[in-house]
Amino acid sequence: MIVTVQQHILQQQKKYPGARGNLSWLLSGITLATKMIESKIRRAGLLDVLGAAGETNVQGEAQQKLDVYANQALLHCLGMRDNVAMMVSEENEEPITLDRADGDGEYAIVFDPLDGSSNIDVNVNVGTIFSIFRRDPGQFKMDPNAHVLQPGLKQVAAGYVVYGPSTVLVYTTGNGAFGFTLDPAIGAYVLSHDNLKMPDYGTYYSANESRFDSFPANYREYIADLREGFEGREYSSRYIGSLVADFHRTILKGGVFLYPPTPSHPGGKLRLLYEANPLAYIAEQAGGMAIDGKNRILEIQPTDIHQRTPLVLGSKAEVTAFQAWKA
Ligand code: AHM
Ligand code: MG
Repeated sequence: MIVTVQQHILQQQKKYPGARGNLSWLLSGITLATKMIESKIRRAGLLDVLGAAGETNVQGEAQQKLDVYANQALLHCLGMRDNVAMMVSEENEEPITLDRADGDGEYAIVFDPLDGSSNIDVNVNVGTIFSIFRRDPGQFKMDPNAHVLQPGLKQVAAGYVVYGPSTVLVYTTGNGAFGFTLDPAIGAYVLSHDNLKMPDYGTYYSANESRFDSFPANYREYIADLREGFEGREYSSRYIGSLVADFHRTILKGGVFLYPPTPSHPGGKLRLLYEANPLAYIAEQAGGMAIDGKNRILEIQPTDIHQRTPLVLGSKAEVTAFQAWKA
């Protein structure tokens, strides 16, 4: 018998006494939005949705039409959920706060609506990433940013959808990581990867090697060692340039993904709140690791909703070896 993501999260919630199924209501907003996004992506070449929208976002990057559509789909579907009081999107400079009645608006949600969107015009995988925090209703009037400026360890759930040859959703609520494949015949995400476990080591490393010469020395030496073979293993490189797709390979096959500080992005390129944190949470739940080069990603206290971080993420063997490097 099939298990849909909705059924699955309801079962997970039953493990927590007092849970009212609110998270499953919120998650249904996310799954609906991602189905809307996937149906646009699936037909992208046939609709007028490819190319740039003519605006730049808060990161100074050109917005693609599909970035705009994906953002609107999430804002709309989540805005309809009365238990969501705040949304932070890569595409919006400021958080969006929603006026909720007392007792509602339990959650704040952070997302990257369409990750890797520079790949969309060439029919390469893209994704959506999300991270959910509990908002303290007693603190309704406090600085809204404070609800999401919490270390990743405080996430109550996190997940991503990778739009590839099939559309796969992976999520965690801190009780393991689970993957669901969208069955187009019934329009539901169906459990396909029960209790995901990242291999303890792999044979792939993943970094944008065009910038190799400008990587800090410890990254260069580490990658050079992997190229020569490491702990008796021969490594290959794989780099898609869509974080979700590179992560999805890493969780299934093991190995390591690295986005070091570079001269153009001295603090790293990837965003802590809606890229590194949710993927770090899932990686750890699957037995992997995620660090900013030195420290655990999930322990970083954020100070800005759009802040960036270097990221080294993957199997235990590779990330531990990096951490212990001659740095
Ligand atoms: P985006 O959110 O604007 O799509 O940018 C993030 C993407 C990640 O998906 C990917 O890992 C990275 O940028 C690739 O960057 P680069 O082209 O510098 O290698
Ligand atoms: Mg992104």
